[in-house]
Amino acid sequence: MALQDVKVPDIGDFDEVAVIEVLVKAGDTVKAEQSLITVESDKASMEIPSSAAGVVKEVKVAIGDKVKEGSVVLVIEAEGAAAAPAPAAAAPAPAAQAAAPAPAPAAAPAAAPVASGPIDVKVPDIGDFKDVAVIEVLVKAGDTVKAEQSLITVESDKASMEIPSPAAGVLKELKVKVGDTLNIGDLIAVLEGQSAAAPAPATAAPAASPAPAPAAAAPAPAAAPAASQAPAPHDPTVAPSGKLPHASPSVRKFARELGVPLDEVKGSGSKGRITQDDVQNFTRAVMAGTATTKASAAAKGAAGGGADGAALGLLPWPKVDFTKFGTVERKDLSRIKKISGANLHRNWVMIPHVTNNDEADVTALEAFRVSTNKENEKSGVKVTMLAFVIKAVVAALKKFPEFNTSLDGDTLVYKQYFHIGFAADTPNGLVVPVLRDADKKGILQISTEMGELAKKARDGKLGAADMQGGCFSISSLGGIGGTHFTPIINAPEVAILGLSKSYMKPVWDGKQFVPQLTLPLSLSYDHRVIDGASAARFNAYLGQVLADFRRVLL
Ligand code: CAO
Repeated sequence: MALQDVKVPDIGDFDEVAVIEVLVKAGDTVKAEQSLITVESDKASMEIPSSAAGVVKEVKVAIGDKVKEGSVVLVIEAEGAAAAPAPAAAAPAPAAQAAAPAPAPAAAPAAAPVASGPIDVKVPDIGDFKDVAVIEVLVKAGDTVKAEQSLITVESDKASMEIPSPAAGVLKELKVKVGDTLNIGDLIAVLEGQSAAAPAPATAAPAASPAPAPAAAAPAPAAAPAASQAPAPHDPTVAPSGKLPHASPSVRKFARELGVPLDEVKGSGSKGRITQDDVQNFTRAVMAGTATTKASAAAKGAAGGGADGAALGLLPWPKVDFTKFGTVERKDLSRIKKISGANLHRNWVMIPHVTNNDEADVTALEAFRVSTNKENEKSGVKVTMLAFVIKAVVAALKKFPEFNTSLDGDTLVYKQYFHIGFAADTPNGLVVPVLRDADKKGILQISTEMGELAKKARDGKLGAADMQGGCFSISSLGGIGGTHFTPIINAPEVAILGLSKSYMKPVWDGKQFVPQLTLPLSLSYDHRVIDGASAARFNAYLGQVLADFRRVLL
């Protein structure tokens, strides 16, 4: 297959920008438009998307590198590359160009200009975009803004960008709200200058038309303040002052989805920039109870508590001096336990779980598995029941697509891909590596990759990317024991399958009892998304597929 260079597309008026985040690594499968790196100039940060879908062969840049238009970001083995026109490798593909932020015609000035009278702030030339939607309004009437401070974020189907203020001053009027669509020249706001209060700019300022600060391609739900007079709904990712925390739009979107107040997150990036890891770490710390948000502290205070759970009106956690009753030893939870515990806790509390228990006749499948393993003895690939179950689950997900969804507010996101997570028991705790595109793989390949992922998990070498993107998870305790259990759903997935140990059960065939190898199936589902009847049908269908694996082909 042909390899393609993915290059930095036309990023407008920026000469050399620093790579501040590398979001993929060699071996990753990426989609077209997926962000690969984040670059940052002194005025804006933006994510560079992939020009093609495929597998990353080599990443050519590292954090701290300086790149410009045409710099090779990585080498990709593109999906369907054979069919791709040859020049695709030489230049950024059209998709990348479209996704790239529009060139900033009026470059941001080096020194902040100060407005001296009312200025109409209009949508500048944002390149090839028409009818872009306002997805964030970052200020409100009455705010004092600095020159270059972002006022709104607009988004086309390919990219989002922030429109900054052309000058310092006080916002008299805001003319746009979330959901509006804008074009070049449309009025965004009226700005009253700060007269002579601020020093005069050292360099010539651009005209009233501001340069759009290119930003990340990030679909973002509407969340920000609306009309100027209306009280702004609280967007926790925007500091109350209207000052935007230093973070890229996609990080702000991520924080908004989690409800993380960005102004309370300490940035670890250059110049205190908040990264996705910072948001994740903050969330984990809050979930683990080692940090608290101002809002939850206030809620606890209001509840008269102060102890964990007080915000929910729960009793404080019992404090016991165990040494009064015998000798004890204290050991800190492992890092994995702390992280998975916080996730499990959130999932258990936030998702209304119901578990449907069923059984599958795997007598024939087990015989096939044993004979397959005999035939493949020399290859070293051992097939376990879990590999078959992954394949059967894909068939069931195809038949019942609502199990392959995630909730996004009041919207259900249906996934067209089949990445299956499986819980792996490691010396340090539970992790869930994700086996990608299980629908496109055979049982032997699934077994091989599962073995590799499980080994990586046990060796503590799983990267974040190995555990992301799952559609549905399986927790198999079949190698250990038990009859049925209640697995906890791995948010934002909506269901998880628990497997217990197969056992021999006598089944009446009309004339006699015959031995049947029976695999217990425990399907926990999010009752907000899935009805009990659907869950029973999914589990029953899964049982039918496992009983007669030819159904996978149907
Ligand atoms: N019934 C009976 N036997 C089973 C079985 C089942 N449902 N599933 C697996 N087995 C058998 C296997 O065939 C294998 O037998 P042999 O050693 O005789 O060949 C043995 O049990 C061990 O299997 P395994 O665990 O090595 O392989 P697997 O593919 O079934 O599972 C993995 C791989 C990584 C999922 C597993 O090792 C693991 O970590 N399981 C624990 C998951 C867990 O902790 N879940 C709980 C999460 S919630 O706290």
